Amino acid sequence: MDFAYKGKTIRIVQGDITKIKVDAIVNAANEGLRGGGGVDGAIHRAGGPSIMEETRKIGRCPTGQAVITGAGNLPVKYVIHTVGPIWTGGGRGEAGLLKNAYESSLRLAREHGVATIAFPSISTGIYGFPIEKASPIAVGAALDHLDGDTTVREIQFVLFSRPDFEVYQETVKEILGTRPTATNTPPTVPRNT
Ligand code: AR6
Repeated sequence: MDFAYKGKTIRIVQGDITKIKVDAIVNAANEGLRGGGGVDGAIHRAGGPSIMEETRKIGRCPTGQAVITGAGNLPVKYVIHTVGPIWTGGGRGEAGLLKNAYESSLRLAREHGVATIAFPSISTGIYGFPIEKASPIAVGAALDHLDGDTTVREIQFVLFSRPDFEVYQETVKEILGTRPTATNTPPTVPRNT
C-alpha cells in the first residue's frame, strides 16, 4: 500500500526483502556484522559471499549506527547494515537507539544518492522489540527524513508476516493523520489586527 507524503512515497509491503528491487535494502545486523538468522541470514544467503567479505573488512558497527556494502547477487545496488537494540524492557534507551538505527541508515542512503530504499522491521524479530512500539519509531524516522533535503524519494517497509504488515499500515495511517503534508497543509489563519 502506498502513502503519498510531500511528493514522496511511503510504501508498506508484505514479502521477502531479498526480492525487492530498489536502490538499497537495509539489513538488521549485529554489532559484529557476522551474519546470523532472520533477515540477516536471508540477505547473506541471497546476496552471496561478497557481502560478508566487505563487512569483515569493515569490522564492527555499534548499535544505532549503520554501514554500507555492495549487494552481491541481490537486485539492488547497496545493502545498508544497521544494528538495532536488543529489547530488555524499554528502560535502557532502546527507543532512542532504534530511532538512531533508522536515521543512520537514511543518512548513509542520502550520502550515496539513493532514491528508493527498503527496510525490514529492525529489532522486532530475534532482538525482541515489540512491533507496536517499534513501528511508530520506524515510520516517524522515515517521515522526518523525507521532511529534510534528501535524494530519497521512496521508503518501503517490507514486512514478512501479515500481522506485522497490518501493524505498519495502521501506524502510517495514524501518523500521517497527525502530520501536515505538502498536499494538506492547514491554511494559515489570518490574524485579526
Ligand atoms: N524479508 C523481510 N523481513 C524478514 C525476512 C525477509 N526475508 N526474514 C525475516 N524478516 P530479525 P532483529 C523479519 O530477527 O530482531 C540476526 O541474527 C522478521 O520476521 O531478522 O533486528 C542478526 O544477525 C522480523 O519481523 O532482526 C542479529 O543478530 C524482522 O525481519 C539479530 O538477528 C527483524 O527480525 C537481529 O535481530
